[in-house]
Parts: sequence; structure tokens; C-alpha cells
Amino acid sequence: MSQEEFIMTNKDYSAKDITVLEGLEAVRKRPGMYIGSTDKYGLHHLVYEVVDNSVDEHMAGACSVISVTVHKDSSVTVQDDGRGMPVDLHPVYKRPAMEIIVTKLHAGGKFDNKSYAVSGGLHGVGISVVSALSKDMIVKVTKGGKVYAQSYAKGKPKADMEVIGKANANDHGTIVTFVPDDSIFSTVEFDYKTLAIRFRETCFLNAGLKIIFSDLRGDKERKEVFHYEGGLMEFVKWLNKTRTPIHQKPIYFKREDNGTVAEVAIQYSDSFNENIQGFVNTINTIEGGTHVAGLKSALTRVINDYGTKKGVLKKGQKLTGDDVREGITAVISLKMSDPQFEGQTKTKLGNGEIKGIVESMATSALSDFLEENPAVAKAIINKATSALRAREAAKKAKDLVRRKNALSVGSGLPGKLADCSSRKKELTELYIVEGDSAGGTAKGGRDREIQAILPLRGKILNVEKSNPARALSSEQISNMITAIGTGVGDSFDIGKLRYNKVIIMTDADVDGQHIKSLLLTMIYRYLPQLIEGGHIFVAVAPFFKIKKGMKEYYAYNDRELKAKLAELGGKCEISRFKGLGEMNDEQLWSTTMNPKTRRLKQVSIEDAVEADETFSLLMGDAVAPRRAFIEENADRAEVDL
Ligand code: 28G
Repeated sequence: MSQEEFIMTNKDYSAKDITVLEGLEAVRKRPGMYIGSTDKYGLHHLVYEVVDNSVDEHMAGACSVISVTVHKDSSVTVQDDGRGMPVDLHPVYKRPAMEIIVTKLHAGGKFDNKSYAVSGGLHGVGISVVSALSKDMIVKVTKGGKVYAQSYAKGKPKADMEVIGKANANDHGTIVTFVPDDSIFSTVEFDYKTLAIRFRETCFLNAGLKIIFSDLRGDKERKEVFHYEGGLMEFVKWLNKTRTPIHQKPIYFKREDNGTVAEVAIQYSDSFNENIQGFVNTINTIEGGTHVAGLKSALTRVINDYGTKKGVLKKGQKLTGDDVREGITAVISLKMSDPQFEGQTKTKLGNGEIKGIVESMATSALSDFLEENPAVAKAIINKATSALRAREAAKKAKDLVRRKNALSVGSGLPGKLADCSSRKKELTELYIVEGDSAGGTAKGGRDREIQAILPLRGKILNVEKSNPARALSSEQISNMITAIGTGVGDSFDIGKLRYNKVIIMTDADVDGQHIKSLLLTMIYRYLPQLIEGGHIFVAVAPFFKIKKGMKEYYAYNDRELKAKLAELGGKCEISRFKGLGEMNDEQLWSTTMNPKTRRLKQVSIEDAVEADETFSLLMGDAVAPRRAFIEENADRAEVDL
């Protein structure tokens, strides 16, 4: 590309923008301003930034395959088959455009042609931010029969850009490899799952794009290819793959109003939960916002109108929002200019006008759809009216529980609960323990001032398969909720939380995992506020005991076992803990309960898509994928949540 061409293609690239280019010192001084944080979230942001550049090429119709590789040393390579970053001399700086793109901060984002760039600065900040925060970076561009390359360290060129080789005249693309700066990030260890989820999502939102993801760090390479021609329709079907849909073809529409484009896919299943994923300019709005609110209002209105019109709903009978969303899986992808993000994690769309815009587009599209697809409409209205009946039954059951509590003598707490003596909420912990025998050991081993124990006998009810009335009245679940203290649903009150930490402690085997999943599903569906508030934890129990002479050590997974054995040398006796019950009070205390030495994993709803996927995978109807998941995870001591 000639210089003139370069300027021409940069439509917004005016003198004004040139003056706005700055050095990268600011980025290294205050990284959080550009990538949100310097913890694992910020670290993963680096990859997203680079991949987003390639995705932009896909959106411009110039790139079809992106490959991402995590290397053994935790460096990352991203390759695309786009047009290749420009390499011509920059008209003002008299440096190759590549160097300007990688070493100058493009404030305002216009230069990067992100007309959909997100305000708030966390997204779409550009590749220069990644180079500023990398110990090392190399960019290679293939175009016009040549391969160009330049290396950088902490955002500064190590040398001039060079032609390093020849290529076929038609080859084109960009390759970026970077090594995150470990003096900036608190961790430089990438998480396979976090990246895989992101890439899958990117491919669902960009129909046709292929992302090949490889991780070379473990003993054997992990690799996944994401590629969906069907876009959002495939997304909802994929989210429902472990459930039983009540209509095959998803509801789908794409409407535009004054430059705002809403694309929606919906498929109901026979499950009882609601899963609505929102995206704005391909950013996952985990906390929802006005686009999701608009869709919800439209659904409630359209389904009520339809039910009334067809005589399914009697006079005065009204479906609530919860009724019409029972069993729904939906994705709304909104494209708009100037989105405002709010909320704790800046993932909630705040633009007030969007609610009405989406609501009116969705109302008309959904009513058209129901009129044209009476069989689907009937299945949905039946589902919603049965939710209405269950809700009325649940209310009766709840009233019953309330009366029972009012009548019962003493604290009203479950008899099985061994409570702690301190009432200083911020210090206290509730251990929910699988099995009476482990419960007994835990009672013996605990610090009774701050640790309470609630033993659970046998399997708890699978809430994924029961309606709320049945779930909440089951003994195990109602015991847990009473012990936790907050109540559920409309009467949930975080102020009544009786313990700062709720810790799930199960065996480290497959059964234990299953029970853990059942408990987490229950909490995820009925007490999500506790997960969001960071109150839910999983205790990690050791897998092995190592004895050398009189001394005992514990290892929590194979890796640690190997390391410990190497460290100790000589003759050791290794025994494998099959369950918590094999430990005595003292062992359980020191390995799993002592706040100074134990390991806890905090449960987070980091990614709503993944959480829902895992839970329904483990809890739903489909047996084969569940078995595959359990087998895949069976020998991992630390299970990914
Ligand atoms: C592999 C990892 C990351 C990229 C391109 C291609 C072009 C480009 C990149 O242009 C300047 C501003 C807006 C057009 C565009 C090449 C047009 C023609 C490109 C990447 C010019 C930047 N020829 N591929 N930047 N734009 N891949 N992958 O970074 O107007 S960055």
C-alpha cells in the first residue's frame, strides 16, 4: 500500500489525531487505567486486545482464520490471515506504520477504526498497550511478497523494522508474539478455560470466523477449533445442548432502528431456569442492562397478549416476567454507538434510551413470530402457564414453612447444625459437609468459636430438575437456607447472612464432585447473591499423605506429590485419601479447616455462560456429555468450577 493509500484508508486519520499519539510511559505507570487491573483479568485482557485486532480484520471481511497459541514459557502467539498491518512510512513520523501502531498510544481510538469501540477505555485500547506491558514482543507482517518484522521490549523498538524474508505474492497476514511483563502482572499464567470460553463466544458472535486455539504448556498439547456458520442460532442451541428444547428451531430476529442493530435468538427448554446472555458490540454484558431489560419487557408483554388473545389466560390472569422466562435460553447481541457501561465490573449497559428501542423492536418481531409459528407459541404459553401454577403452589409451600418456623421452639435452626459460638458475622464460617461421619470429624476438628458445621446426609435434590416449590421444601435444602439465614427470592436479605464464608467440603472423588455440583447448582439458582458477594467457597482436601519417618506431609494433586517426593528423597510411604472420612480430627483440621494452612477456592460467577454450561452439563438430562465431563475431570484434584 502506498503512503497516499494508507492515508486514504484511514478515513478518520486527520492531523488532529496525529497530535493525540503519545508514548507508552503512561500505560506502564498506570496499567489499570488501560486494561482494568494487573491481576489475572488484566493478563487475559492482553490476549483479547491482540485477538480483537484480528477479529476487526474479520469484520472488515479480510480475515477468516485466527490461531492463538500459548507456549510453554507463557508467551502467546496470535496469527491472522488478514491484510497485514501497514508497513509503509508514516507521513508525519517518517517511521513504518507498524512501529507507530505498536509503540504509540492511540488515544480516542479513532485511528484503530473502532467505530464500535467501547467507552471506559477497557476494551479496544489497542495493541500498543499490550506491547507496553510486554517484556518482549515481535510483530511479523506478510504482504506484497515480503515478510517484515520488528521486535520491541516494554513498548520500545529494539531495532528498526526489517524485511526478513520473501513470501508468495498472494500471502498476507499478521503474527504477533508477546511475553507479558512479570514485573507488572501479579500472575503470568494463562488459564486455558478462560481463553477457550472467550474464543468460542467470539466465534458465535462472528459467524464464519474460525479460531484455532492451542496450549502447549502441559504434557500433551490441548487444542480446540471454534467455527460456527450459524452464529447466534447455533449459540442458543449450544447453550441448550444438555437440555431438552421444547421447540427445535430457535426464535430468531435481527432488527435495526436508527443505526442500532439488535440480533436475538431464543430457545426454550423443559428446564426451570433462565439464561439470557447479553452482548454489546460483542462485549459480554454479564450484569445485563437496558438491552436485556428491553427484551424482557417485550417477552412479558407479547406472551401475555398472545395468551389473552387466544383465550389461554383467563380474565385477570397475568404471567409474571419469571413465568415467561422459565426455561428460556436467549442471546441478544446489540450493536450501537457510544455504549455506556456501568456496574461493579463495568459490564452493565447503562444507556437509558436502549430499553425502549429494544423493547419496541422485540415486541413487533416476537408477535410476528408467534403469529407465524403457532406450534412454538403454544409450547411456550403452556410452559409459562405451568410456571404460573407452580408459583402459586410455591407460595403456599413457603407460607407453610414460615408458619412452621414461627411455631417451632428455640432458635429455629436445623437440629443437625453445630453452630459456632461467636456471633461476629465477619469472622464466622459455615462448613457444609458431605456425610454424617465426615460431619462428625469436622465437628471434632473445628475451631468452634468461628466454625459451624452442617452435615448433609446423602444426595441433595437436583434443583435443575425440580420446580422451586419442591426444591425449597426439601429437607436438606431448607436446612441449608435456614442455617445461612438470608432467605431466598423476594425475601432474600443479605443483612441476615449468618456467616461470612459458606464453605462446601466434600470428598475429592467423583461422588464428592457430584454432590459439590448439586450444592453449587442450588446456590447458583437460589442464592446467586452469595456467589456474587464472594461468600461461597470450596474446601480443597488433600489427595495424598506422605510419611517419612515420623513426619507427615500432604499433597493436593499429582504435581505436588511429585515435587514433595523429589524434595524429600529417600524412602517415603504414600497413602491416598479416598474421602474426608479417612482423616482424623487433627488431620482434617490441619489440611482442610485451619484458616492458616487450608486451601479454599472462592466460587465466582466469572463467566455466566460457562457457569450455566457446567451446571446444566452436570445436572441436566444429557447423560453422555456429563459422563465425558466427569471422566475428563476425575483425576484432577483441583476441579475447575
Ligand atoms: C495477529 C495479531 C493481531 C491486523 C491489520 C490490517 C490493517 C490494519 C491491522 O490497518 C490501520 C486503520 C483503519 C484502515 C487495513 C491493512 C487496511 C488495509 C489493514 C493484527 C487502516 C491499520 N490494509 N491487521 N491494521 N487501519 N492484525 N493482528 O493486528 O483504516 S492490525
